[in-house]
Amino acid sequence: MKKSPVIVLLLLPVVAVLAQIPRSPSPQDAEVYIVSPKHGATVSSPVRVVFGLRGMGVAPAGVNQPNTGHHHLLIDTEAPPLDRPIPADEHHKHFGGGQTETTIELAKGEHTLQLVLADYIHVPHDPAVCSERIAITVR
Ligand SMILES: [Cu+2]
Repeated sequence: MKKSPVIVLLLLPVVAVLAQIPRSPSPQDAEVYIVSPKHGATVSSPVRVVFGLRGMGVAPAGVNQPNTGHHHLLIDTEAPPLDRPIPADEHHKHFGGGQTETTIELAKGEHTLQLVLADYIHVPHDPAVCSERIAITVR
């Protein structure tokens, strides 16, 4: 019986942790940043968030190419452990299709946003490529 590629993709992060697959290296000048909104901005929901990346390329999840990764948007949370796959929940959004922007619904009030790039199996690079954690206010 042929294994579904989806199942293989889902299992890869588990295998990475169990087998201690080495983290993908990142180039020294790699930088991820939030183009928009700006730190301290007051915005309306839905909020368009634009991702910026220098020194590396974007590749979809599952594609193992050197010096590439896909974006993860952390909403109202600290960065997760950087030596294992990034969780997937309402605070950790994966952009495994290679997206470079998104639009999110946020309740009125203060929120924080941060980007972390991670490799084909959702594990941050070594050294990790993380943006500043910005604060915004939704009016
Ligand atoms: Cu991911």
